[in-house]
Amino acid sequence: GTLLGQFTIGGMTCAACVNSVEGILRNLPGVKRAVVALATSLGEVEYDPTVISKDDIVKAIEDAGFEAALVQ
Ligand code: 9UX
Repeated sequence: GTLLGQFTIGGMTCAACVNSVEGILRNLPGVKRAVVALATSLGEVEYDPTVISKDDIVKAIEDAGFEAALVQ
């Protein structure tokens, strides 16, 4: 099955940032769905925990130059 992870994402200042972060998330193995909101700095990611962990997702966002933290 899949789990839902919520992340705060800092450093996004325009809509292209949102597209960039969504693209990064959607290309990660094990990520089924990713939605990022600029106004709230929140990202929701549906993922397969047998393939990828929440920490891996945080690291991928940070590797792209944004700040990320786990909400739940
Ligand atoms: Mo917009 Mo974001 O010009 O990394 S793409 S600030």
